Amino acid sequence: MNKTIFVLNGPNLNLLGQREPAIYGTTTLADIKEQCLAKAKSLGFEVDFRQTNFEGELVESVHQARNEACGIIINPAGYTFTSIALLDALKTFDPPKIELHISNVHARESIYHNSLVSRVATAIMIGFGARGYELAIDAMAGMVKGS
Ligand code: CA2
Repeated sequence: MNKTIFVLNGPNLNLLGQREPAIYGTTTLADIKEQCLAKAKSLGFEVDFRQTNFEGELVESVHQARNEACGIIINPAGYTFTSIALLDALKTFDPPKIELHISNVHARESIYHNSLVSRVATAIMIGFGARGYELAIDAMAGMVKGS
């Protein structure tokens, strides 16, 4: 069985820990990557962790996941609310897909309320801060193993 989980991050998340700590916390994306790798390893999985500021690159990672991943955890950031291209790409990926947001988007301004990605997500992890990534790895491992 393929045991690689793709963890995909969208625009501006490379700045995590450097700006707006009241909303996004002080953990950096490099810290989150390490936490994901360690959590996955403890469960017998591997993680391919990526961040991009470009919509097409996110779409291409989803295409690559079709051949290489047993599941996708995706924080599409701003593209969550705008990208039909990303929505269409995710529709082509059959295994589990977890949409993740660090902040509770529903407690924020209305522009953050209508996720396109939620229409095709298997499950959603919202508002757990940076810890949400580890929780999502745990949940993904369970979904892939069928437990
Ligand atoms: O809470 C999340 O994880 C979000 O996906 C983050 C996105 C926002 O558009 C979503 O509504 C919720 C924004 C990411 C911006 O990243 C920053 C990181 C550090 C400092 C400032 C912005």
